Amino acid sequence: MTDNRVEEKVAVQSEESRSQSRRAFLKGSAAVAGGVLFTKAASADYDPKKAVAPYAGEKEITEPLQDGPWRKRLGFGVRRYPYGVPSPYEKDVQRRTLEWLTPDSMASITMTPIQSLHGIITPNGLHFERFHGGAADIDPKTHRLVIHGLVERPLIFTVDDLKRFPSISRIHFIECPANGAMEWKGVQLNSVQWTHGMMSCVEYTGVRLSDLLKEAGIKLDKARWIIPEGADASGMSRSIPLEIAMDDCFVAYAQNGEALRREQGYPIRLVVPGCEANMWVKYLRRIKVTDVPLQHREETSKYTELMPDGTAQRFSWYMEPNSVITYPSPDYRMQGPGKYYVRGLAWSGRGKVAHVDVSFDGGKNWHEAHFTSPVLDKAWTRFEIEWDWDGSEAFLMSRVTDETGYVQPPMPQMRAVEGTNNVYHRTAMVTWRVHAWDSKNGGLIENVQY
Ligand SMILES: Nc1nc2c(c(=O)[nH]1)N[C@H]1C(S)=C(S)[C@@H](COP(=O)(O)O)O[C@H]1N2
Ligand SMILES: [Mo]
Repeated sequence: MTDNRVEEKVAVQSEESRSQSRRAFLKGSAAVAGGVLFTKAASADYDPKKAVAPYAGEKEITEPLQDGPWRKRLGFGVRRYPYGVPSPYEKDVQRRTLEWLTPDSMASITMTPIQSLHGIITPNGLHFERFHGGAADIDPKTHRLVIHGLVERPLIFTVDDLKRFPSISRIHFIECPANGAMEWKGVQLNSVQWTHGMMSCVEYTGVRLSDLLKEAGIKLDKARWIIPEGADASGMSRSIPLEIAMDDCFVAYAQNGEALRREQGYPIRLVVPGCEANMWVKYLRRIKVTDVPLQHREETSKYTELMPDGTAQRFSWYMEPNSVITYPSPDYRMQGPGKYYVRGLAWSGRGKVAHVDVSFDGGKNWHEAHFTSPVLDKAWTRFEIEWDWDGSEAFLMSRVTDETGYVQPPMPQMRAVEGTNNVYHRTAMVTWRVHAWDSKNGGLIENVQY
C-alpha cells in the first residue's frame, strides 16, 4: 500500500467513527435534555471558595468564544517542520547554566527545568548536560568499542555490530552526585532547576553489558572490575565492580526512541542504573576488565565525599532515595487561596519508590501522596496530593521511603553526620515556604531550610 492509500484509509475510518460517536452523543443528550442536567449537577456541588476558574452561572453560555487569527486562516502545513519543535510559547522552558558556576563560554553544566516537566520522561532537548572536556561530535562510522583485559577474546565492535545483539529498553533516572551540592552549607538558590536539575529520566535502548562481556569470554575467576573509558577530551574513566557491571548495566545507542544526542554521548554511552551519573561514561570507546580498581582522578580527588574528620569516603556508587516538590516550587507564585494539587518527583538508586509523604506545615504533620505515573525500578516516580490552601503561611516538604525501607532524612540530620565539606550526595529533604496571601510577599514561594 502506498503512503497515500494509508492516509485515505485512516481518513475513511475516522469519518466512520465520527458519525458513530455523533449518534452516541445525540442519544445521550436526548436523555439528559441537552446537557442541562450536567450544568445543574455541577452547580449543586460548586464551592466558589475552592474555585480554579470563574463560574459561568446557571444560564447557557451564549457569548461566542473569541476567534484568534488561527481560526481565520489555514495553519502551517506538514513540510514546515521535518523535525518537530515545541510551541514558541514554551521558549522559556530551557536547560540552563549559572554564570558563576561555569563562567567560560564552553559551559560544562546545564540543568533540566524539572519545574516545567510532567510525568516521568525528560524530552531529549531538555536533558541536563555535564562535560569535563566539552561535547564531542563523533562520526559513528569510525567509532569503535574495544573490550579487553581479563577476557579470552579481546573484541572490537562497530556501532552496527552492537545493534545486532538482543536489545533492551528501560526507563531510568540519571543523576549527577553533585545534584543539590550548592545547598550543603545552607540555602542558596530559589529554583528547583538549580536545586535538583542535575538529573533527568529517559527511556534508553541498547545492549546488555553482560552479553558483550560474555561474547569476549570474560575470565570470571580473575575479573573483579571493569574500567570504561570515553573517547572525548576528558578521558572519563571510572572503576565499576563486576557485580554491578554484570547486573543491569547496558550500552545504550538510543534515548526516548531516537539515537542518543551528542550531548549524551553519541553514538554510545554506558548506562549504570541507580548509580551516580559520573560512572555513565559517554562516547564509550573502551572497557578494560581488571582485578583491581583504576584509582582514576574521578574516583580519588573527585567524586569522593570529604567527611568532617578530614577522611574521604569513596566508591559511593548508588544514589540514595530522594524526592522534591516541583509544583508549587520557588519557580511559581501561588494564584490565591483554594485547591491545588501538589506534585513532585521521587526516585531511588536502590530500586522502587515505596511511598511519599508530604507536609504542609514544615514536617509537623505528614500525609501520604499517591502516584500518578508507573512505579519503575530506579526511575522517577510522579507523586501528587490534594491541598486546600487557606492562604496562610505554609512550609511544603516531601519525604520518600524506598522499597529497602530507607527514609529520606531532614537536612539538619544529614549535615550533623556529614558536615559541610562534602559536595556530593546531598539528598536530604528541602522546604518551600509559601508566604501568606495577605502578607507583603503574598503567594511568593521561597527555598528555606526548616
Ligand atoms: N565521556 C564522558 N563521560 C561522562 C562525562 C564526561 O565528561 N565525559 N561526564 C560524566 C558526568 S560527571 C555526568 S554527571 C554525566 C552527565 O551525563 P549527561 O551529560 O548525559 O547529562 O556523564 C558522565 N559521563
Ligand atoms: Mo557529574
